[in-house]
Amino acid sequence: MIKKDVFIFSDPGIDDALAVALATSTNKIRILGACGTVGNVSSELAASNLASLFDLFGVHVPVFRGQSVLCPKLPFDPSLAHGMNGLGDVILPKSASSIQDSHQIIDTFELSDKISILSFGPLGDVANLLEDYPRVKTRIDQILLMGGSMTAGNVTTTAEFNIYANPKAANAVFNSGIPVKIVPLDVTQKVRLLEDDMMRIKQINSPISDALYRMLKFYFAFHKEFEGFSGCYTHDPLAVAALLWPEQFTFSRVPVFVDTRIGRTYGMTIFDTRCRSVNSNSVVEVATDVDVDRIKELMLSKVEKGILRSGHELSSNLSYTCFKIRIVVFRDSSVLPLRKKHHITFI
Ligand SMILES: [Ca+2]
Repeated sequence: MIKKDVFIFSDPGIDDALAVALATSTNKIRILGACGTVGNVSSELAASNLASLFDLFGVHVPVFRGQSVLCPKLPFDPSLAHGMNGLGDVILPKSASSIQDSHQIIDTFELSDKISILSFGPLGDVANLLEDYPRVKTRIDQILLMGGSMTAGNVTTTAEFNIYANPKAANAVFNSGIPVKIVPLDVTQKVRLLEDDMMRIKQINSPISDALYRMLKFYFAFHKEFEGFSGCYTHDPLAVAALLWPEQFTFSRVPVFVDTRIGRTYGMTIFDTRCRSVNSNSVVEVATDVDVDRIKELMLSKVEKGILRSGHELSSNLSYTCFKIRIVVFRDSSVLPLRKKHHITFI
């Protein structure tokens, strides 16, 4: 079997953890490296989380620390959705692997001439890589990312988090000339993990499944509070799913622009579905639909098998802790449909 070479940019993030679980569960993917990028957490914590997650799933992957910054100050604290440490306050063992600086990423891209970039976070470090090392473009087969929205946003009325966090970087990536595939919010919000799905993970009954279950429980509580359902969206894992099972998705080829002007539509992804921007350099493939039941089953069964395959070897020496009390004070309660300014969650 020919494996796809991938490089991951991620800001874990509970759904990033699910995406890593999926990416490490399949023998169709060879992960050459991963970069912790600022977003849900700092780049330092993102890199540390990635290293711990790869340890958790029993794979060795070189991890790099990104250098990009968030363009605007975020209108809310991401710890609300992902916990103080990005992983639902589940504290995994710190990895013994050393974290490398981002300028060393380029060496990894010399290992293959057909790399797919998987991006689960803001695009600053992807844009920096393309700008600093233009020669790398010939080695990148495609950039597959979760981000943007064809309708409503999730950080503002019009903007999705990963794009809002660095709109200029998103435009740079979309205009890079590299084939780009986008799985937007509209599609990721169609695929929800529900209580029964979470229990499938829990019932594997290993330290790995228990860690994932506790992360999901935190994520479910956030969605219950702010999205009104007991479950969670599967944002980042769907970018991996689109690489593994593209036939389950419907894609449209359209020009896309990101609004970088300060104002109400800052960070909005504008997909020209009329396709009249004929001279645009930023034509992408955007997912417009997915076979919801089929893709969820494919993802869940793959993650289950991945946990079972790696879980037993680690089960005797893996332990982690959870914060018992979590207090979040919102910086700005006007942006999200918040019902409380001061929020205390007991886990
Ligand atoms: Ca993410």
